Amino acid sequence: MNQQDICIYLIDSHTGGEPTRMVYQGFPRLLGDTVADKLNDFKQNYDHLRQAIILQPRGSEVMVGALLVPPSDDSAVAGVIFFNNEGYLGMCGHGSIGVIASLAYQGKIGVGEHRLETAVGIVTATLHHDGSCSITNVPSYRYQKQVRLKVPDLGVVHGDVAWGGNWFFLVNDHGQNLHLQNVKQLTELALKIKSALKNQGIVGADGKEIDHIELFDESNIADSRNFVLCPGGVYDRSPCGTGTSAKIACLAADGKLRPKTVWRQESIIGSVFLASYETAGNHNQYGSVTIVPTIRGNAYISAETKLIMQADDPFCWGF
Ligand code: PYC
Repeated sequence: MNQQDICIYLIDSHTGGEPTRMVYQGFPRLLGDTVADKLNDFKQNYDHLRQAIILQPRGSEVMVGALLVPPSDDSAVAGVIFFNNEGYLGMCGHGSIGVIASLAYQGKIGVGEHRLETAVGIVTATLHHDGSCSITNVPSYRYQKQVRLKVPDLGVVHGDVAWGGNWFFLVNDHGQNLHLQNVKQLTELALKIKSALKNQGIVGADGKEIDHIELFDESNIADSRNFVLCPGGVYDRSPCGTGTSAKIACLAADGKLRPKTVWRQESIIGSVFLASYETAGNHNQYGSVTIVPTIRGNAYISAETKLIMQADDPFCWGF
C-alpha cells in the first residue's frame, strides 16, 4: 500500500436485480449542513471519485452508488447521496432499500423504522422481520396528463409527467413488447423519447429535466410490468422505486387506485415491488392529488470490499 493510495470501503447489494454500492468509509468529508449542501460539494470537488467508484474498471454503468454522510436531521440514521454512471440522483427507491439491507448486514440497524436524509428530503424505511424493506418516499404527484410527443421513427406517443423523487415520463402507447430480449430496442426507443422531450421543451415543474422514461405493459404476475430508462442510458433492473411512486401518483390522480390499496409493479427482469399510498392533501396546484407512496421490496448483499485507487494508475478515475 502506498501512502497516496485511496481506499474506499463499501457494501454491494442488489434490490430486485438492480445493484447498490453503499460507500461507508474512506470518502473525504463533505462540506455543508444538509445532504443537499453536501451533494453540491461532492459534485464540485469529488466528481472524479464518483467515476472511480461507479465506472470501469471497478464498477459498471448499471451500478447506483449510495454515499453515507452525516445527516443534518438528528432523527435520521444516515444521510445518503445517490449517484450513477452519469451524475447524481435526488432519491433512489431501490437504492434506499439496498442501503437499509446493507446497514442491517453491518449490524448498525435492526428490524423497525429508520429515517434516511436524502438530497430531496427525508424518507422513512421499515425493515421487516422477513428481511423485506418498505420505503415511505417523498411526496409524489402527477404534473401533466397525457402530453402529446412526436418521436422520430416512432410517431406520436402520449405520456404523463410525474414526480416520484425523480422526474418521469410514463408511456403506455409505445407499441413495444416489454420482454427482456428486447432491452436493446427498448433502450433505443426510450432514448429517442428522452431526446424528443428535450427538443420539444417538455419538462417537469420549475423547468426540471425529465431524465427517466418509463414504459408500461401488462404483466402475468403483477398489476403492470415496466421498463425504466435511467439518466445514464441504462435500464433499471428493479421496478424502480421512484418510478413506481410516479406511476401510483398517476393512478391516484385518475382515481384508478385507492389509498392503502397494494399495486404490484413488475420490472423487465421479473422482480416485483409492492406499492401503496396515503393522500397528502387535496388537489395541488397541478390539479392532481399529492400522495405519499410506500414501496416494499427485498435487497440481498453481494459483496463487502475495499476499492483501491493507486496514484500511478492511468485509469485510476475510471472510464
Ligand atoms: O429505484 O428509484 C429507483 C431508481 C432510480 C434509478 C434507479 N433506481
